[in-house]
Amino acid sequence: ENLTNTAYNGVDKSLISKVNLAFSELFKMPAQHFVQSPGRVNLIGEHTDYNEGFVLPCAINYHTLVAVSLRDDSQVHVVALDYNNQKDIIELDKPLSFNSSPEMMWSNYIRGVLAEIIKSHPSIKGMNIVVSGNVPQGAGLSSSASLEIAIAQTVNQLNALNLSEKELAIIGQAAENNFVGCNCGIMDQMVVAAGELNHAMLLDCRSLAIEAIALPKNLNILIINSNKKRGLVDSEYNLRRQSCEQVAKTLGVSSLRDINIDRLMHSKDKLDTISFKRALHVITENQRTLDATIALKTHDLATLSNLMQASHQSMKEDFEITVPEIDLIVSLCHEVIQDQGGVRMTGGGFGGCVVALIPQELIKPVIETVEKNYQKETGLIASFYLCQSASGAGLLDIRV
Ligand code: GAF
Repeated sequence: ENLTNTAYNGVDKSLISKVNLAFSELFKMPAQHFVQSPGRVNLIGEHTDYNEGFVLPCAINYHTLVAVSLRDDSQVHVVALDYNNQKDIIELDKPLSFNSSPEMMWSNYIRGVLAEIIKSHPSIKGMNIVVSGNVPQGAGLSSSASLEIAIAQTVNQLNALNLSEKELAIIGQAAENNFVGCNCGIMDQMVVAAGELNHAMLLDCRSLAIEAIALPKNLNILIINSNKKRGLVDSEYNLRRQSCEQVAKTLGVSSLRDINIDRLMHSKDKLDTISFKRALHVITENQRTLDATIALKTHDLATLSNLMQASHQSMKEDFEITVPEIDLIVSLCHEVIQDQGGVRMTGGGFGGCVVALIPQELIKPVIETVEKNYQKETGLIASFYLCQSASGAGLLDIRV
């Protein structure tokens, strides 16, 4: 082994060693390639992606890592180290079916991606794969999109398919929509596939145009996991999506992207209270996302702070996707941060994580304040991840 002490593309060195070693032991041969795929945190723009709006996420230096070598048949043998080394064998020359074993749900993210790629590339090669990762699972940091894009990029690289990052993202999203059954938007897969080191990604979810937004050097990304078990996520998520689509339909447009705030206000009497509030969140959140992008570009932390506060408030009051534990963390953080940075819930909601964008000197006081009060008030212990923005999924240039 000649791994140096510096992490590869921000991938944790011990994760690489673990996956490398497991591959040699399990398949009795060295891995030919390694593919990394990050998790993501959304800075602002929540539940706007499936309304063809704007989002501002960044990829983070927590990863899914795949070790792989080609086989000379058309089978995929995949071992999940994080699920007790469970193994799935997938036959690429047969129709791919859903794996309904409750312990093997992880495999459907892989099957779904393979099934999508096969639609346009029917003769992809068989592979031996070991997969593991350190993206916290079920925390709203896109461990699923990370796995989907890890597999899509692995197939892409090993078969020289030349798929673009956008195509990889669309494959990942289709896998989730068609195979796993979550009606998610495109944000997570896009930023996992195409994120840029030290940048956030302003994504127009209608055109899929991307602008890389440099993150001010003095701003740190602190993610706080509430460790509140997320419940009803998929059903509530799909319900929110339905409400938004219904409002668009009622107002005669293809998506909420086509409604501005004046038009919404004028149409108020056509909508029931809940639908109005859902649309109000999405329309104001789009504007906040564009404004936050400018605030980041101009290093205007006071404006960023206000926008992230307003985003959280809108998720709490109008979109109704926060829980008391998350609201508590946000207000504890805000007391310390004030206008020196921003804090809000991140991700789909109903538990999960809070993101804070803060200068170095506030990291310690923020963590201390949450540690001091959160457990006392909720009985739960929060986890903290100090992250860097990372680049999107790709081959790792490692020789082991
Ligand atoms: C989840 C979904 F997968 C995304 O597409 C997005 O809608 C997000 O929730 C909410 O902004 O992460």
